[in-house]
Amino acid sequence: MATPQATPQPAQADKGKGKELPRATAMIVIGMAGSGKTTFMQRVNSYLHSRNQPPYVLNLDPAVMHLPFDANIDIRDTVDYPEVMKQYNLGPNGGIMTALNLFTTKFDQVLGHVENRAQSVESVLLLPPDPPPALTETALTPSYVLLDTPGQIEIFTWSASGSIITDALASALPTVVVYIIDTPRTTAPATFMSNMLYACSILYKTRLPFLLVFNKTDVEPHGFALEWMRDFEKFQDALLERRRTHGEEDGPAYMDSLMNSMSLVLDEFYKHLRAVGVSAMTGEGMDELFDAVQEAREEYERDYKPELEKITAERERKKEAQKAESVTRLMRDMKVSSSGDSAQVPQSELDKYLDPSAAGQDDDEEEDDDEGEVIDRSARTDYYELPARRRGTGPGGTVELEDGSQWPAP
Ligand SMILES: Nc1nc2c(ncn2[C@@H]2O[C@H](COP(=O)(O)OP(=O)(O)OP(=O)(O)O)[C@@H](O)[C@H]2O)c(=O)[nH]1
Ligand SMILES: [Mg+2]
Repeated sequence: MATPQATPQPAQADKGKGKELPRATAMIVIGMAGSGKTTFMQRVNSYLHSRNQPPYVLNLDPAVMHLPFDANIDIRDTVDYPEVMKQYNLGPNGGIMTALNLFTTKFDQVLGHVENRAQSVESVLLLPPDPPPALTETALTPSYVLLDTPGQIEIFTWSASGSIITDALASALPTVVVYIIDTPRTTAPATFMSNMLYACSILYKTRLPFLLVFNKTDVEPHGFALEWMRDFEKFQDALLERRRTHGEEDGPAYMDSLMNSMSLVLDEFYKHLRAVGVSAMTGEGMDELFDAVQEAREEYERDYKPELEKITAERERKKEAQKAESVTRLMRDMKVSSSGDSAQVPQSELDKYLDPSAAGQDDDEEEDDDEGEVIDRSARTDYYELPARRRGTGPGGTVELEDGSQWPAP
């Protein structure tokens, strides 16, 4: 029998419990505005291309003017951000939030594309009969799905749509949160502390494997940050020194005792973190980054996946119980006794209540028009023939949702 590695299972056969994980790892790139997320995406993208492992790339920032990489799925193809702002009288942040909410309603399509691609990436990586050693190595290494997120970090991390996207992705693929830090702008202990607190809040919110990436190390090496994380006394010394040299510039003196205490609290948090330094500009630190991503993926398999399976099983159990209860209630309402005294309700009638999709829904109702669909650019040869609005560059119309409400045409 062939080894499992040399013959990856088709994803179809993977359905169900204990299924093999897809080989692609999703990296959700999050970070403060201007920390270098998009440049980081560009660097990782070109690094992976150079290793013959092209990633699947998603842009979730509707407001970005210029993308320095080719995205497979771009939110701007689906939602027209300037039009959303205009239609709803929103400011830039409200516009981004609403655009992301609209896009999230289509995220099932995105997942479909991502899963398809994860499968096809696997089949591309199936070894040819006589693989050269370099290709063998490439084929056995997992490939990646990359997500760039909006500049305003809280729009993604604290919105319902951000959670939905993160959870949906994490239940489909091994997922790692990559938190980008602007190293030169975090050399002041107070800024460092706020950044770490933010990272901590995201870690506990998503519970996903987490990776701190100190970016822009070409401008400021990240050694100081690693030292502060390893030894809180070093951080406290730096705090004292900063107070001596900068006075009240970073805040009133009583802040120091708060930060001293916080450094003790965060000590525990740091123990569970992986941290690497990179320069998205020069490409320095990419190998260490991918070693850390691989470790984070193993953590996903070890800790997150079993937990997810438990939650999914529990949800299924509840759903079954609810279904059984509805049937009992339905039988009672229709005066159907289990002893069969009354006339039996035909099974087809009951099926209507159990599974709406089985209730003779007309497939022909599906529209041929692909308005509002998420576009996988790499799978559409006619992408540039679509109307400009569908490519996020023209004015939008409106669409009516099932509840009758009008929304800007995504
Ligand atoms: N020196 C240096 N500059 C960098 C590096 N990474 C990003 N930058 C610069 O930082 C600025 C912001 O980079 P972006 O990639 O746009 O940052 P972002 O986080 O995507 O920004 P928003 O999406 O607007 O939040 C740009 O001027 C980049 O050239 C790096 O590693 N080194
Ligand atoms: Mg960006």
